[in-house]
Amino acid sequence: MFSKWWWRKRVGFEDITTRVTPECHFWVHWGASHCQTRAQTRGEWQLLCVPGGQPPLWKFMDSIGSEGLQQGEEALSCPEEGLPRPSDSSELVQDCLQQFKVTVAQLQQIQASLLGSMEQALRGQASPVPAVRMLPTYVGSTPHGTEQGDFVVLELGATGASLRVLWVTLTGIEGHRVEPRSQEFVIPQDVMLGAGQQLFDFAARCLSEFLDAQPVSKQGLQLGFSFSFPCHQTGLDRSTLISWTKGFRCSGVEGQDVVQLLRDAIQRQGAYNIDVVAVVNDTVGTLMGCELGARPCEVGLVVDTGTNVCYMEEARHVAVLDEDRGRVCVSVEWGSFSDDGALGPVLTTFDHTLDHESLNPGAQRFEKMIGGLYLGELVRLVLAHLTRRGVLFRGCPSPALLSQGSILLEHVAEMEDPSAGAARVHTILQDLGLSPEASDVELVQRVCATVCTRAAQLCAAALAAVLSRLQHSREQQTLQVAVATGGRVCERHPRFCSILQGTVMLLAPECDVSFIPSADGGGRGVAMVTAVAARLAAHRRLLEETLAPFRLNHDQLAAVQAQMREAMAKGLRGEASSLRMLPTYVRATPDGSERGDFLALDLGGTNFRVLLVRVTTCVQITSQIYSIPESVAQGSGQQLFDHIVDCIVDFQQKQGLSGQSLPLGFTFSFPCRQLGLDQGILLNWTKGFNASDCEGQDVVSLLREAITRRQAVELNVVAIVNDTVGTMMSCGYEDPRCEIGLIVGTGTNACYMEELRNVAGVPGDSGHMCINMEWGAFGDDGSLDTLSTCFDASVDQASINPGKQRFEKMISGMYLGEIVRHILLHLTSLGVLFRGQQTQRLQTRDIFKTKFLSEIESDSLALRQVRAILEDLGLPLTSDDTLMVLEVCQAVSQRAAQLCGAGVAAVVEKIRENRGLEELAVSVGVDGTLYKLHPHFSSLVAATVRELAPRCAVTFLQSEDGSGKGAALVTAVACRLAQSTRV
Ligand code: 0WK
Ligand code: BGC
Ligand code: BGC
Repeated sequence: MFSKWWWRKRVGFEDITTRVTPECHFWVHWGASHCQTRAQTRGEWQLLCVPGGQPPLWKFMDSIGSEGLQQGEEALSCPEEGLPRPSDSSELVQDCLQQFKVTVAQLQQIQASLLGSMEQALRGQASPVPAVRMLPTYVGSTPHGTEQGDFVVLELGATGASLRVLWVTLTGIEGHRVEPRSQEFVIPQDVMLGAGQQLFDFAARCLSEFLDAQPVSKQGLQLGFSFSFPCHQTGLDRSTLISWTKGFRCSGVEGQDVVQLLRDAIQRQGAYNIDVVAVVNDTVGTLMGCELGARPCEVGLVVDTGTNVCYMEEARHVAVLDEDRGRVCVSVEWGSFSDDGALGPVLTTFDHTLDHESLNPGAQRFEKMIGGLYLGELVRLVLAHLTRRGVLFRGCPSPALLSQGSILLEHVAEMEDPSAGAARVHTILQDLGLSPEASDVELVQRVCATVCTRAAQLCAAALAAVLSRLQHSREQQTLQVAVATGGRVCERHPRFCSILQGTVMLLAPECDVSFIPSADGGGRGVAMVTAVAARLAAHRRLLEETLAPFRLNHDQLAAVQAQMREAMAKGLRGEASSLRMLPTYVRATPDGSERGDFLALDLGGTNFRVLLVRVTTCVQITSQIYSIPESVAQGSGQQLFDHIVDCIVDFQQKQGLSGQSLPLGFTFSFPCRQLGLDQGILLNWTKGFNASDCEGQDVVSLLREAITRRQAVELNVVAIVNDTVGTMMSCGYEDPRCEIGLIVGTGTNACYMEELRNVAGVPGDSGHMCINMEWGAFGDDGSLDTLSTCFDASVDQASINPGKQRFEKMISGMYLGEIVRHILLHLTSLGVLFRGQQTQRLQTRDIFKTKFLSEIESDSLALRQVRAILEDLGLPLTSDDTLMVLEVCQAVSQRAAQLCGAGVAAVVEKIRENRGLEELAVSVGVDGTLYKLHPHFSSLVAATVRELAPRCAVTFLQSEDGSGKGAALVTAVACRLAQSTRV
């Protein structure tokens, strides 16, 4: 606070600034006379000589910065005719004003240096401490004009010593504006410099006073708080003040959550029930108030008492936000930009004086060269300087001219305004106690113009840095953007904006920028953010309500596990159960002694494959994928099996196997009651298959009949296996502990090695039998209805097998996309998504593929890629929409994985208990596109199994070769067993 000694000498005039403390007296020799005074308070004393013989004046600045004058005994007089103008006055003027001249090179250096600091701060680099703060504001989207409602807005700090309360009505109709009602309240100096509680109580009183005058209810008011100071935001309604700027310095606020301080004050006031929904920086309010136009408004610039800018940055570039999706509005806080390298050369002695005498020396140096709170002071210091040099006002300053803060922004704006005319300038100067001559008026205008031109140029250099950052952020060569401007310097200063625009075009020629003045100082913008916050909060509540049934807790999952155990036991006993627990006649997993060449078919998944499997000491596979057109899958059984045989024949020809009758294993991934290894009665189709005349038939016979129909083809169908069994066998070949097969693909199912004694209907009490659980049908008896949602019901209703495969329809790839689509339709109908616009595309069945979930949820995908997937679907979405679609996908796939995990936990616990083991180590062979491709599905399944079956160490083995290999191995085992019984 206490600055160093100042000595300034000039012929016949002396002023002394000194640091004194209460206990010291001091003497000043003044020409013939001397006077003595006693310092009343701690502070800074300055001896001022005043014209006209009054006793000398002492100016003091006490510790809180307020100043006053005290009559000394005797004052120096200023000769009536004033002092002669020094001969070198034009050099003096040139020297003085030259200091404010900033070259293009200097502006470019400031632009580059600020851009460097911005990117350093975005990366979260702590040292060297970045010169600007780059504060995320949690405003993630620019309003889209549908915001509606009545909002209270409280503006504090934007316009210096006043706060404003507004009542803003948003109609939600693009272009239809209701003029906000507002009231301004002057904040007393002692409140701006007093205790924080005093300031917030003052604000709460102003709020009540304003609302008392409005025909509004006292309940359920939503308020947006425009707080124009640097704050760390941790949410749209949580913001901690970093440091005061612009003449404010209340105690007990820095480091506090200003929303809570306001809520507490409103509570203490107790007059209104007001929900403070959002806190925004004034630049954000300005940006958000920007009228929707041809170009996206992505920058908000304020030059009022202070200055600052915000812009929409890609969230993934903001290191502090562990968010790599969407955009976020960042408040740059360029007021604190202070790169000595860049700013040093343009800082004048007047800037240093101003900073030294300011409330926060050393801080906000850039702001002090641009902000309206300081322009007047800079002009005053220059005028005082030139006056002392006798260049102005015949060397006779007035007390006002020597008083800090006596020249205001309004004065500068008027004096610089060519339309104001000399007379007006004359009046202003006279009001400051000066006696200007015409030349003085002209020079004063020049000083104002010089100071403001520099301010506008510096502001432009900084803005050009922000535009360059936007280009980098958008990876665009050129940029088309609109900048919303606000603040009295922009609004009232005659030339500020034109200089700003011209300089920006010079410094950022590749940016095509339009400037849109804010209609009402950002009040509407704050209401917009509040509306967005309120809307987002409402949408979030609706989204949470919609997704809540998908968020299964431990007890619900444990209940599914227990219900599945019960259904397994019933199914094994042959009792009515939604789990058929079908014996597969596979009694052992391979032991590695299998040998030979085998043909294998793999039908029922995404692809139909024909494979040649050569089993020696290892397994070699040659396969070919064939399509099963929907018309064949839903045509006649004969057509389907003839198509299968056609594919086999085509494969044999390509592999040079024609005429060879290799043992064939048939992976048929549908529920079959097996009567033997090569006999399987199809119980019902699933997964979109519906070929006629097959259900209730022995599938192997249907295949053999098709072979017969296609003369000249020899095939020895040895085994029919389910894809779960094929997968278990395939993985069991590598890991003998693999006793469970799991498929999570188009459909879902599991099999496992059960104790034969537990399998009713199959003779024998020792040994094992692989059981195909057909768990896709779990819950078909209604046991899952408590978990089923209206979206599951819609998907089931629209399926070709309503009421069937309920568990599968909550888990597998054929249905997850549809569940998501139905949820998106629902959220769109609530207006939560896509602005409530239902699109034809989204109403199209199966348009939202399950693979989209895997893509959308992949960690490596930035939101724009997610958006691209959704835009390909013709969905008109915002980044909020995209984030919500992502959450919907996450909720649906998470539930699917957890339910699948609960099923696996039931199976491993069954095996553990079967064997009376404390601990069980077992492996699960897994296949299926969803399990393999979804970024989180497998880990969620494993986590659920660990949670529900903690005494089982379960290893999940992803099958590399699919179940075709498993079918060939089952065939090989059957051939080996047949061989061994023949010998
Ligand atoms: C590959 C297996 C096949 C199984 C399929 C399931 O070889 O037997 O039916 O996985 O996954 P999907 O292709 O349905 O995603
Ligand atoms: C504050 C900013 C504010 C700017 C304009 C600066 O002093 O630090 O938060 O946006 O003034 O009001
Ligand atoms: C079938 C099962 C098959 C599963 C996975 C289900 O629809 O009923 O037999 O294992 O899909 O493909």
